[in-house]
Amino acid sequence: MDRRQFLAFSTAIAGIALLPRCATSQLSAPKSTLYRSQAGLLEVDLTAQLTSVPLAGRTAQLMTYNQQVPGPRLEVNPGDRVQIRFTNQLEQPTNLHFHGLHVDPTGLADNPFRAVNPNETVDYVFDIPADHPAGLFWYHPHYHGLVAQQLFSGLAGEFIVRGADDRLPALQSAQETVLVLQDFDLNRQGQVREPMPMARMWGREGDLITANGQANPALSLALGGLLRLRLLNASPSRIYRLRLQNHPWWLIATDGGTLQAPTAQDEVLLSPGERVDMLIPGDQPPGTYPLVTLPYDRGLADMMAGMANRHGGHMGSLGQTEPLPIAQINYGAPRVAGDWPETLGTVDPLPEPTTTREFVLDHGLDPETGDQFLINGRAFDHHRVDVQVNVGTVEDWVIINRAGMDHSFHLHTNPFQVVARNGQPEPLKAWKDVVNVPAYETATIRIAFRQFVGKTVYHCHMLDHEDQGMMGIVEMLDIKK
Ligand SMILES: [Cu+2]
Repeated sequence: MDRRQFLAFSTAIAGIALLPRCATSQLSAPKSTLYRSQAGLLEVDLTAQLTSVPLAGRTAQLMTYNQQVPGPRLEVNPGDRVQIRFTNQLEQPTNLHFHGLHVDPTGLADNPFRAVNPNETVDYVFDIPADHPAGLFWYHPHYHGLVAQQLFSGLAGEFIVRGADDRLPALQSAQETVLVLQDFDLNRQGQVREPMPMARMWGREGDLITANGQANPALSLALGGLLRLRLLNASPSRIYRLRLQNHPWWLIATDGGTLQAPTAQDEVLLSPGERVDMLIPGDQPPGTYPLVTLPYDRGLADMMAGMANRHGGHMGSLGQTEPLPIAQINYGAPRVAGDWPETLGTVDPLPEPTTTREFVLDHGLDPETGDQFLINGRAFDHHRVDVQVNVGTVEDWVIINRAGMDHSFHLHTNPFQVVARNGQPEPLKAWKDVVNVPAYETATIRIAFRQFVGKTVYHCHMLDHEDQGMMGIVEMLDIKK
């Protein structure tokens, strides 16, 4: 059934039953508390602590925000102020990063250089610009050296900005479900296992995959209705290769907002930090449709698998040969959807760049510390500015992966558009803040540096690689001053 047939189908079943047009009706409601801004202010207390929590039918000892995995769901509107009182009750330093938000990267705002020490309480305060795009963003720790461990222990939460996209009639009428995808490697006591050195190099993965802290939760899709399924990869290293078995779905948004029009997909590759919105019309025979993740080789699988066998280590998806369940979509009672959205918004192309830079991702060996993950031959140094850019200019960054494994490149503060892959123009016009660069491949991203000055970071979002050095500092300068 194509989109026009869907419209006809949708109209035909309008006579069957009229159910309330409730925007949120999920059978598997997330346990995470929802905090929405009120009168222009989102004020919330967050506490990071080690907690015993239910996870996928068992009990796990995890790092949590407010004793929830995933953490509380935060929701704001453009123009709002965000005030978070954050307490660290972990036995190690941490901090907060607001992934994908175009906000101030300095001071009390989205500052990745900040350390929040054990038993310390601090404020995070920042303003969402009035012209901020709507989208699914998220928050997680960004304390260099401990990021992979803290995410793998559960620390992550969604951060939604509402806006014009949400007021499209079709999306207003759709059921909305956000799934936070995480993976865990737990021992019999429910504690997170320490990864083997090889797994740390590869990027740690676990064999327990959860969506909103549940294993294979059931979601409801009304017959004739629309499901807006929003997916966030909050895993430290795992790449999800997602397919909705025997059922069509359309990509409608990426990291930084909607596409120009729904785009039919077979599979969706979601690397760490990435998000997608999928629109699923309830136009198939009623039944249960599994959402699965398929095996994906993120590089050197044979060699690494051989090493894992010799060392008996857990190598996560390396051992995956079959589809693994993420969630299942069950058809529910009929209901009328809004019209299929033929268009969603505009993704205006950015002007030609004034500067083009190259970033070579590769691996090295440090005689003292072992494996190193490098950008342009250098490991991360807190005290070194790697790149200076001017606010108000557009740059092309060519990300060249010379390594035999995938790396997912993430830039803070300013979103970008992928304009080319391996020198060929990228057909999909979309706003992104993470781009997966497969082994030995190249991606060219175009960035408009807007509004905010100060230092922030770019890095591999396979967080073990970031922790082991694959990160650099970009300083944004205002040349007019
Ligand atoms: Cu990497």
